[in-house]
Amino acid sequence: MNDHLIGGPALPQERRLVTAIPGPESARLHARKAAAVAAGVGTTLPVYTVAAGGGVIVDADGNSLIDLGSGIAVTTVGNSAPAVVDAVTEQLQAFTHTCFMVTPYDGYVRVAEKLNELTPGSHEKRTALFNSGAEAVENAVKIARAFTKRQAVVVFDHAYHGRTNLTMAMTAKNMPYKHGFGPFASEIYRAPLSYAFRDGGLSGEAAAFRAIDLIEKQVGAGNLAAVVIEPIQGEGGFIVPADGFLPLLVQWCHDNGVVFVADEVQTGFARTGELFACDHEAVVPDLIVTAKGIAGGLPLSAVTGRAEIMDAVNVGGLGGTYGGNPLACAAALAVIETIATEDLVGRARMIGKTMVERLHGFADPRIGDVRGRGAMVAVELVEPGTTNPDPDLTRAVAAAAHAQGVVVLTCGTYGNVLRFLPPLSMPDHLLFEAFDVLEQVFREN
Ligand code: PLZ
Repeated sequence: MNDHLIGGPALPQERRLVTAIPGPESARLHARKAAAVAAGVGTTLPVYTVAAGGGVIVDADGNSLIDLGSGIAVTTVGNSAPAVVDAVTEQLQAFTHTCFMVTPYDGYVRVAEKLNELTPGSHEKRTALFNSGAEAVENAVKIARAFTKRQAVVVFDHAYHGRTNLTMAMTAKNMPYKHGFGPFASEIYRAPLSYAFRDGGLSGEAAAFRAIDLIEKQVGAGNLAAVVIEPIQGEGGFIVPADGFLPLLVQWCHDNGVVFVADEVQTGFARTGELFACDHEAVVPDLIVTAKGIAGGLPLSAVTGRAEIMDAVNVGGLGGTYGGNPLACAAALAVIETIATEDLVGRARMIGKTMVERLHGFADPRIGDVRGRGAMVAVELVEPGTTNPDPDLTRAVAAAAHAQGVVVLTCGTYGNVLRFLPPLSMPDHLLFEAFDVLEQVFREN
């Protein structure tokens, strides 16, 4: 693939194992980590990165690993993508920070203009910028509450929205995200999702009515500020709701004066083969939360939405010292430009098609479901012929892939989902090689 996405030191696009994984230098660094870093901060694969770009991560021992994780769906345009490096370098030399709330700058306004233009819906919009996905989700809730003057928030089974106090309450899974960290924020209610593999193939409409019924009976539309949902769930297991689920929920929110918030932190910016996952079903959220892929690895997040909702907050009610940092804004503008000029939406579809074909080709009866959209694909591993989760196999396959120099991530409420999120700068030959490795790993485990 194309050099425009493989920048920096122009890393050889190859899988290269020169030591065991992790190698001795990584092991040494990991021992220092254990002595210096809080134990609660875990690592999936303790190889210590020294460079990354295109489709590879190079570690401290000189191994070159194929990256199917993109730092959890962040480096969509690639690591150190040339356009991002150039834009950030130029900004770095001009100024690094003033605080947008003190003396503002154009980069922030330009990112807001771009998000207002590109996010779903042609209505008048406003944007506010933050640092992390969780911070943006929290602000979306603040904004919805200020606009509706209501308090309740509905989230879904298997949801992941972050690790702050409010977003922990919104996140479904206890271990490792919530265990021992209560009390949690109040006025958060959980509704059932549409999860075809585990709900007997319930139609999207039927699943939406089931959720709406619960909301009406247990919360009451008149108390409800917002429904917050990931259009494809990320950490929860790459769960794609059945067709019709999201459009019906949006319609119900619209009819009841409830703010519909799409958490596109993981799905946004070309990842799913559309610019946003909502675009697959022409869903127009009132507010959309973005982060991760927005800025090529620099910390940036955003809430974008209907002008009348966004502007309901009093002046000074939104902000933060670093929100919309100039370097992150420069990176975001370069990312947005790169997605367009390199047709990364099309590239995500191609990569996704390849991954799905390869996974079906494994013909492994323990792969209960292959799902996802675009370059956001996962397999759910089960005992053959059942839906009983097999987290042990999932762990074993991930560990064996890591040992062979392929970075894969797991997810899912039951810990039985392997997910694939390659950077869209991944060259074809490496993508094929990664799936050759995975095929062999499935055969041997
Ligand atoms: N919403 C949909 O996927 C972050 C978290 C990994 P932050 N997902 C990866 C971990 O173990 O912490 C995420 C997400 C969705 C919100 C978030 C939160 O984004 O930038 O991590 O705060």
